[in-house]
Amino acid sequence: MLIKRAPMFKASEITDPKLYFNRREFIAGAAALALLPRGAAAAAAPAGQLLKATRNQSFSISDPATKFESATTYNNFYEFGPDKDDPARLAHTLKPRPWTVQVDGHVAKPKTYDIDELLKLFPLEERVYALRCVEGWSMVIPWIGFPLASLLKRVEPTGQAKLVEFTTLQDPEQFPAQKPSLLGLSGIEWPYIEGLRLDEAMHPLTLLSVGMYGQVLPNQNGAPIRLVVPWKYGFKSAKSIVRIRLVSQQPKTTWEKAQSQEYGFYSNVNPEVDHPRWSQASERRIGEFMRRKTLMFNGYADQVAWLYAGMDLRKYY
Ligand SMILES: Nc1nc2c(c(=O)[nH]1)N[C@H]1C(S)=C(S)[C@@H](COP(=O)(O)O)O[C@H]1N2
Ligand SMILES: [Mo]
Repeated sequence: MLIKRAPMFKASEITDPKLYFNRREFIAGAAALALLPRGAAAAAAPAGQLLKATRNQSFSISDPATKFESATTYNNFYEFGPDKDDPARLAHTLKPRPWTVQVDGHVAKPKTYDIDELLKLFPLEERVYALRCVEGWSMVIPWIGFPLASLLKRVEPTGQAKLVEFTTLQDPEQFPAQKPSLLGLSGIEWPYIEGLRLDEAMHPLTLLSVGMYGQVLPNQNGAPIRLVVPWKYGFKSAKSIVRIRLVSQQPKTTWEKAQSQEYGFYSNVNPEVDHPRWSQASERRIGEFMRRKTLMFNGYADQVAWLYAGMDLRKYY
């Protein structure tokens, strides 16, 4: 078990990078990334292309949105490095066009979609969702996108399709932390893989997002297309997706591979089940001073609890 290699952690480090094994190499890799040049401020600037969408009020929470500035400069996107400011600093190397998304596996109509083709297929909606990171912070973001279910229905899952696997782009030219020379960051196996059960994937709350705050997704938030699963910890919401595969076996996800005793396949937001190294009972809403109580399923219990009826959520964390 990897945990044996874990150094003792100071409280101040608890909300820091999930990766604490290989810590020495990890820091070396992070130092190498820090030397990379800052991009044209473009990556972090609110200069994005506008994207029209109608707000879907019935799928939106009324909490005030996190400041755009915070939502685009305090991110986890390990392909750019382990620190929260690495994505905004380095994301200019990601090229969101041309881009294709391969949808395959157990489907009657597998297809590789060009991103612009995909954007024309479904009406875009704006939905205000909270996303809570497993590290204990949360943000409220007006996402723009369409339900994943719309795309899945189009490719017609067969009876063998039980789960969905999501794969992020693998390209060290675009994602500096994937460079083999940055071995220190290899605590993560690339590409980044996530997964959902088919019923979770088909749930109307599950969104494929292509924009936020009225504009196309900034690179650091997962351009050109990323998942948003608001009742699960943030890492389930895979960014910069190139493949969506319908499978019959539970995919081995990135964080399970890295630390299976800490990050399970389900990873539903659950204030009653603590992370082995910290409590999940409360969170810091970015921009707020006081911590707030974390809600079961991140506040979406009425909509999603039925998916887990009869399941022991301590076992299926
Ligand atoms: N490909 C990829 N997707 C990812 C991550 C990542 O490192 N790589 N980080 C995840 C984590 S831990 C969180 S909290 C959310 C953050 O999304 P945001 O930056 O848009 O807030 O993205 C998730 N998606
Ligand atoms: Mo996260």
